[in-house]
Amino acid sequence: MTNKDAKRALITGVTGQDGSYLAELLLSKGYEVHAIKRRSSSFNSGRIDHLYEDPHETHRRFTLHYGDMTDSTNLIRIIQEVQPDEIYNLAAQSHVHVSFETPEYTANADGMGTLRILEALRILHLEKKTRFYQASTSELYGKVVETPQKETTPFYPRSPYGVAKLYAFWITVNYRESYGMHASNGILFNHESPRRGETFVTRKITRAVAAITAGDQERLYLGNLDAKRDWGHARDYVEGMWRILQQDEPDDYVLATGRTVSVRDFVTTAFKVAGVEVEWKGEGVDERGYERGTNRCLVEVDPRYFRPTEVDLLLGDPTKAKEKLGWVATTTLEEMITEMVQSDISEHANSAHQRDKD
Ligand code: NDP
Ligand code: GDR
Repeated sequence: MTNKDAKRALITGVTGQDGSYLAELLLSKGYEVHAIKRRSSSFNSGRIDHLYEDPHETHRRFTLHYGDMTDSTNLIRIIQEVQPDEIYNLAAQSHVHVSFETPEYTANADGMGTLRILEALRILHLEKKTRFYQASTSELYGKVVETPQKETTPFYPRSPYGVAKLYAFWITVNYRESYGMHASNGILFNHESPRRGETFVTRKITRAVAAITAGDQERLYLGNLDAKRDWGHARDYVEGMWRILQQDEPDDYVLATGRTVSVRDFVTTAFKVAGVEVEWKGEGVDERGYERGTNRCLVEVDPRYFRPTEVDLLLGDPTKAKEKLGWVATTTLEEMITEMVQSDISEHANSAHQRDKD
C-alpha cells in the first residue's frame, strides 16, 4: 500500500548518474518518486531499470513521465499532475567539452530549462508548497580566482556549459528572493561512480584500464593531464542534495571533498588498482605513460580532447555543508577508483563473454 502521507518528489535527469542514485535514496526514505525521462530511439534507462515498477500496479512508488527540459508545456503538465513536495532539477547537457559544440542547445536545456520549472511552479501556484533543488556546479568557478572555492568565491565560468549553469544558479536565487520560494543551489564538485557516463574522464580511464589489462585495447588517449579536480562519490553527493531540501531555510551550499588530484594521478592510481605500474616520460603534450619496466605505451595525449578554454584547478571548501547540513564526503578517492576499476573489469569480462557466445 502507498502511504498517503509519503512525500512526493519529482526528479529531472533520472536516467543519469545522479538521478539514479537519488531515486534509490528517496525510495529508501519512503518517498513517492516521479521522474522525467526523455524519449530516445534506444533504451536509455539502464541505470534505473532495477527500480522499474509495472505501470499497471496501482500502488507503485516509482513513476516515469516522458518529458524534456526544452518543452514548457510538458513540464507544466507533469508538475500539475504530480503536485510534488520537492523537485530535484538534475537534467542537463552535462558534458563540458560537448557544450562548445552545442552551445545553444546547452543554454536552452541547462539555463532556460531551469527557468521553465521555476516559472511552472509560479504558474501553478506551487511556489509556497514545492521545494526546489538546482544542480549547480563547481564549473561556475572556472578560472581560478581563489582556492579553496567556497560559497562566497566569485564565479568565472569557462565554457558554454558553465555560462548556462550560471544563469540557472542566479535565476534560482532570484526566484527565491522574488517569490519567497524554497529554492536552493547545490554547488557540487565533480562526483563519479561506476555509473558515470563513459565519456567523462574518470570513467574513460577506468574502462580503458579494464580493456587494456584484458589485452583488448592498446592505448588510452587523453587530453589535459594536468587538470586538477576535487573528485567525490556520487552516492555521497545525492545525500547532500536531499539534506539541502530538508533545511528550514533555502540556501546555497558547496559539496566537495576538500582534496584535489590531477588527471595524471588518477590514471596512475587506476592502473595500480589493476596491478599495473605507470611510469611517466616526456614533457607537455608529448607526455606518455609507459608500463614500468617495459616499452609498452599505455597513455598518450591527443589534442582533440583539449578544450578551447580549460578549468585548471578545482578544490572545494565544504565547511558550510559540514556545519549546517552535517554532510561530509565519506568515500575516499582511492576507494572510489577501486570500485570503478573493479566494476569495469567485471563489465568488460561479461561483455567479452557475451561476444564469445554471439
Ligand atoms: P548525466 O549526464 O549523467 O545525466 C544528465 C541527465 O539529464 C540524463 O538523465 C539526461 O537524459 C538528462 N537530460 C539531458 N538533456 C535533457 C533534456 N533536454 N530534457 C530532459 N532530460 C535531459 O549527469 P550527472 O548525473 O552526472 O549530473 C546531474 C546534474 O548535476 C547535471 O545537471 C549536471 O550538470 C550537474 N552536475 C554534475 C556533476 C558531476 O560531477 N556529476 C557536478 C556538478 C553538477 P539521457 O539519459 O536521456 O541523456
Ligand atoms: P568536467 O569533467 O569537465 O570537470 O565536468 P570531465 O571528466 O569531462 O573532465 C575533467 C578534466 O579532465 C580533462 N580531460 C579529459 N576530459 C574528458 N572528458 N576526456 C578526456 O579524454 C580528457 N583528458 C583530459 C578535462 O580537460 C577536464 O579538465 C564534470 C561534469 O560532470 C559537469 O557536468 C560537472 O558540472 C563538473 O564535472 C563539475
